[in-house]
Amino acid sequence: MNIVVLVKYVPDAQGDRSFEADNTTDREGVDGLLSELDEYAVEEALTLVESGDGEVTVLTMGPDDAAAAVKKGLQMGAHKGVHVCDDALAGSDAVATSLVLAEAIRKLGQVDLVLTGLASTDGSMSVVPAMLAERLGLPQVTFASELSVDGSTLTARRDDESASLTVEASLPAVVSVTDQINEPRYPSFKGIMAAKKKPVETWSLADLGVDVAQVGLDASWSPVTAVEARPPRSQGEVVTDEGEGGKALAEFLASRKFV
Ligand SMILES: Cc1cc2nc3c(=O)[nH]c(=O)nc-3n(C[C@H](O)[C@H](O)[C@@H](O)COP(=O)(O)OP(=O)(O)OC[C@H]3O[C@@H](n4cnc5c(N)ncnc54)[C@H](O)[C@@H]3O)c2cc1C
Repeated sequence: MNIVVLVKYVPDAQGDRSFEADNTTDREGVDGLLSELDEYAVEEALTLVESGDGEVTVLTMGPDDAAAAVKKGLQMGAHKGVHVCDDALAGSDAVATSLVLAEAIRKLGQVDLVLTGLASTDGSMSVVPAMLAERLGLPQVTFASELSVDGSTLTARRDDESASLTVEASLPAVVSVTDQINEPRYPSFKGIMAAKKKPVETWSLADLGVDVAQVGLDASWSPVTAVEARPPRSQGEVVTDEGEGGKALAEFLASRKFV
């Protein structure tokens, strides 16, 4: 089974994130890394291939530095990587991103399963998997928290607060997975060394036959028009118990309509 895992390179949420004058993310000012939620998709792909046969390809679209996301996937155990990198891509929204990723998947040829994270930890739109499925004409299963494949049938569990659904889809399919699905492995020393020899291809928009007029900030259907930092959280109210603590607490909760 050939599995493609989409891995996004995002600014590290631990650092101070900032934006450029055109409201795009300042990617120079903060270190980046593989979006943590995508590690679950890489892990699931590796597990599926290890229990059968096939190959895992990690695919990213992003600036030069995004090669680090591919590298991490290879260190975890993926077999090969593809990095779509082109200056014209800067500022692309989810619609443009899904177009480029769909063309890259088509170029890869025989793909049985496309796995993605639940959402990227920067834009966190959670729409790229659905857009991809539409563009590729494939079944989509989102928010999978358990996955198995038998022949050409995929079975997934989707959990919400009141029920768990088990759904089936025929392969090839596009599936996004949650952080409940597995425990991603850490790259071993052997994995880190082996990753250095694994093949990585870098594709431009011309390689994919995508017109530059369809991507980038100017072509984006949903540009960010304003960004402002949230005010820091104010300190909570401290209720000191001097005999009337319970009453004060109840009054506080009632004033906020919690009880
Ligand atoms: C304030 C703000 C500013 C932004 N500025 C920029 C910017 O300057 N430049 C920019 O590119 N984007 C920027 N974005 C994010 C932009 O909207 C997303 O990159 C969009 O392209 C895809 O949305 P997403 O990553 O949130 O997708 P989601 O739908 O949340 O992603 C779901 C999954 O799809 C896959 N995926 C998504 N994108 C990629 C990718 N590029 N490569 C590989 N896999 C992927 C991953 O597996 C991910 O887990 C910004 C977002 C916000 C809110």
